[in-house]
Amino acid sequence: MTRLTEDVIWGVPDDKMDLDGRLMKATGKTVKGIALEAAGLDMDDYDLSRFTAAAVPVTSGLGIIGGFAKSVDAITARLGMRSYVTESTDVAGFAEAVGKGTDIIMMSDDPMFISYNTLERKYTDNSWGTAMGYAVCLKNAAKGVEGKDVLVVGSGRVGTWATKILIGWGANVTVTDIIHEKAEALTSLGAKAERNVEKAVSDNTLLINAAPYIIPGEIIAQGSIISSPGVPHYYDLEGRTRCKAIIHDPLEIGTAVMAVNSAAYTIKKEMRS
Ligand code: 2YJ
Repeated sequence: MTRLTEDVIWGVPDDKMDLDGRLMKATGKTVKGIALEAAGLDMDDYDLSRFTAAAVPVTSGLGIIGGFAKSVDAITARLGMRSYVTESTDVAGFAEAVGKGTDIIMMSDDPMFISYNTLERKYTDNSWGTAMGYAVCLKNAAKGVEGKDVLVVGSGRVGTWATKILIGWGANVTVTDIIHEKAEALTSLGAKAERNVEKAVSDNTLLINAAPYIIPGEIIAQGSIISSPGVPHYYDLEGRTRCKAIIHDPLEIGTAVMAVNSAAYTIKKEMRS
């Protein structure tokens, strides 16, 4: 999994990229709307203010990323949760959050980022959250994917989840990866594997780019919609001109889906009883 850097997430705390405005234009939904749908909550809005969320800074591995915990805190606050960053880091930070009776605890080391619901003792993982969030974005931007061709670039954790999710929605999924064996492994799920990445991109107009792959604009088909969680993120002028929509943010969509999905464990349980 790609490690984030301070410069990639610098605009997240203050929402410098106006993500809601961009997503509304591309998908007709806000970040919260996408996250509610991703979490399986069939509602336009939901008051999440009864949930407390803590972001715990983690020093292990390559250490703290400046602005990471603050970004996670800002994202859960924008969802309407009562949110804070713990004073302590690591295990002491987790203990601090549990001691304060926090409902949702968000923490990440280098390979893993989770959101833990202390009420239900269940966690949501960022790879799933990112795949589901970007798949829901694509589905809304494309006005449905059932029976349509979709290309998933990259067969890592996010690409694999995206493939499973899209196949579950009835899309005809083609996968491609620089290591062809990884794409080939997803044929067992019902996906088609394409070795030639350029051909795969040119043949499709609905794409999830879950790879650190900068797609040259000249191979992108006119009118494409690209839901693009992969970093580094860059599309040249030709690509931006040809695309109907390119959906990307460095952290917020996946994190919002994790947080809302965590809350949804509690909300769905209450609805059932
Ligand atoms: O707490 C901190 O400041 C650091 N331990 C944060 C580490 C951030 N985690 C990553 O960069 C992981 N690779 C997960 C990123 C998920 C983005 N979709």
